[in-house]
Amino acid sequence: MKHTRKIAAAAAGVGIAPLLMVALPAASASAHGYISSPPSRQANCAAGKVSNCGSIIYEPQSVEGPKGLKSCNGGLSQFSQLNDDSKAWPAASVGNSVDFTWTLTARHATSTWEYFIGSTRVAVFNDGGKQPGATKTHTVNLSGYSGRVKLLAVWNIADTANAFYSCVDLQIGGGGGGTTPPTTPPTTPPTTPPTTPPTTPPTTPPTTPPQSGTWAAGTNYATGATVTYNGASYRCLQGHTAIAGWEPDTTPALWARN
Ligand SMILES: [Cu+2]
Repeated sequence: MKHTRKIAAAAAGVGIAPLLMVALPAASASAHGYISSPPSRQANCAAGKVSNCGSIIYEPQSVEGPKGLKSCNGGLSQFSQLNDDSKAWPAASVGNSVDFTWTLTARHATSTWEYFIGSTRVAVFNDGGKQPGATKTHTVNLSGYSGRVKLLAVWNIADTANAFYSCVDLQIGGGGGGTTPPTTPPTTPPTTPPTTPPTTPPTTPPTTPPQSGTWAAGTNYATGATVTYNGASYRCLQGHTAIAGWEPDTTPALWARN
């Protein structure tokens, strides 16, 4: 199949495609058109913009299936990645009027070109069986849509039962400025430590007598208690229950070195 496809593609380049299309119906049914601008999913895959796309990277023009489908992969299991909305598909930033350009590696006689968002057909162009050029551009009005949208474009072939499918991810309106970047986490650590010691003394006086000995987390220290920590002696300035992270050498609000 790849071989005949190449023959047909080469033939299209020298202008005898119509003859070959008649002579090689099998070849004509194996490839030949996708939306290149704004880049469709298969165009982004072929350009290496999305990882793990499978074999579509070698033949973005080959998403061909029976007419009437609403899937990005034309029902072809080998191109199932095109249906995966969880992949990081780039979304082209566009206004409400969008020019879609098809790259046609074989110029099949065309019945209609259809554009869908969800189940709504937002545009249709009827070529009445004419043969298109090597590229085809349609201006589609997307008024009423905003934000991220997945559009499905369909090229219905006049003399076969098949169509070509191309999904395009768009970011419509909103001031543009390019593809919406994913939210990135802050790259700098927070400047305040997660645990801050209290800065005001407790309202109830401690009932336990001043402790002494080696500082230890979990101990309830009263104002005036003295402890040793790392070989130094400290005096408690505010009664509190010690926790890890409030060591005397790091909490001057709680402990004064003697
Ligand atoms: Cu074809």
